[in-house]
Amino acid sequence: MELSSSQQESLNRFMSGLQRRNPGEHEFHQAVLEFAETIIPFLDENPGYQEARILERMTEPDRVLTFRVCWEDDKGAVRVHRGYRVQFNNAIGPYKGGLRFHPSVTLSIFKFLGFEQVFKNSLTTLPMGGAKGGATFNPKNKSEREIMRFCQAFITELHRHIGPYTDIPAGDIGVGGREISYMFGHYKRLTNQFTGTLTGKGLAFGGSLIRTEATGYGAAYLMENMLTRAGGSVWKKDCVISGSGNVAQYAAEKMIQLGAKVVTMSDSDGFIHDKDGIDEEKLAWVMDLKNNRRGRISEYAEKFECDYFPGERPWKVPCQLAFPCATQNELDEDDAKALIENGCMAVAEGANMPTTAEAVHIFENAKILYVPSKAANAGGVAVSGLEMTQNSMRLSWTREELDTRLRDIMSNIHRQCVTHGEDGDYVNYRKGANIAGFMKVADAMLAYGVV
Ligand code: NDP
Ligand code: 2IT
Repeated sequence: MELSSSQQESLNRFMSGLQRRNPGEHEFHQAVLEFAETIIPFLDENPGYQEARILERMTEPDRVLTFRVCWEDDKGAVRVHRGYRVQFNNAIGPYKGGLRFHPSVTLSIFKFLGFEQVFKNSLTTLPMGGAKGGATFNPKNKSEREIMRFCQAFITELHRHIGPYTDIPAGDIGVGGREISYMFGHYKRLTNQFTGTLTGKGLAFGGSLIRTEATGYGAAYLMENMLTRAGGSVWKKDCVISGSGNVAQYAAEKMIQLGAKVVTMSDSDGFIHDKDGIDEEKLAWVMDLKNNRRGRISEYAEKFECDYFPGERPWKVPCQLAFPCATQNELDEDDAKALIENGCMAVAEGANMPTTAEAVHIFENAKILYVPSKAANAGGVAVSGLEMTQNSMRLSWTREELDTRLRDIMSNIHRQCVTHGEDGDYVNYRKGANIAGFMKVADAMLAYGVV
């Protein structure tokens, strides 16, 4: 991103203020910097936003909640965790965003995720504000009853801050259909109301078809849109995917259906490289391993006799298409260089902010197709929005109807990125996504006056 010296000066001033007010919150600083780099030049052309100090207001969350969550494990020992909900911005709709249960979470991580969610939700065109939350709880190696007790303890506190017109949580790392069901059941009991206050619910109690698949499918659709615009296609392209959770599984499924070859998947212990490609049958085995047996990806290498690389990430494996689908900052400068040297032509982020700031600049300088998470993984929250619509109508749409809507939403996001990020033949999808996401929220904030 080329900035004039006065723009660079404004950016430095803005960032040093933000860092002073939010000390040590590195992920939050990173997310705001990658946004502000593209928005500060845009503000120069649109002084109305600047006079109203929209960027300063947007980078201060509406509200940050932290709370204690206490529960008893199966041995009767008392466990204490910290719960969070960052309600970042509700200018264009009620707060909406996932819950993450992972021992590594911090306030900085929830602030970066909540900030990103505001613009992602804006891009979907649906009326949703942005939020994120979760807890320091580690669901690994816990019994079903322990997971249930934790979810109930978490909702006992969070329930007073959420509601169908206030804040609608969903899943994220460590929170899938099982956890959402426990939380929804307890929320219903506490409030004595059957509302659509959580999304990602089971199909028998207000859930939507395609929600489970939506984030991964959406990332694959966005990849397809990018390649089509560039005159290519995903057909027969080698894909490197990281992660083996919800997003990775369905990104892999859709890429296989579209005729690409998926050669890697990973978890926090390492990655597998299957040179023959992971086909539908092998992927079904991975889904059973991860969703039912809760095993490790290394077992794939034993089962299907391929290479396993403990402690490593898959970015040195040659490919044309890359989908980071595990977690933040999982793809660094050296990984970006290796991808480009090995012929990678496009990267779509299934995870939130998986690429470090330095690696983003390497992709952009090399002018490969790179679409950031707020555009590429918006399919999940988009179908959450459609789950809310169906709950409000007390109706359920068919799989075909929802898949068509998801495809349309992803094409629309692609179009918005092109409109605002086109620079000659090249499209800077980061710039396009940031400006398009920003404008809708900013215009609503301007209309409200000083609030
Ligand atoms: P899951 O919990 O289903 O899967 C997470 C995957 O990432 C697992 O393979 C996990 O490995 C790996 N992983 C998690 N943390 C780390 C870590 N610190 N280091 C290395 N690997 C890690 O989560 P999701 O698939 O739902 O989420 C993945 C990403 O996608 C996240 O960034 C999330 O924010 C984002 N996302 C999710 C959406 C959704 O609808 N679920 C929507 C939009 C974005 P292991 O099992 O070993 O921990
Ligand atoms: O990061 C995300 O967009 C999600 N985890 C999904 C949020 C949602 O409300 O469906």
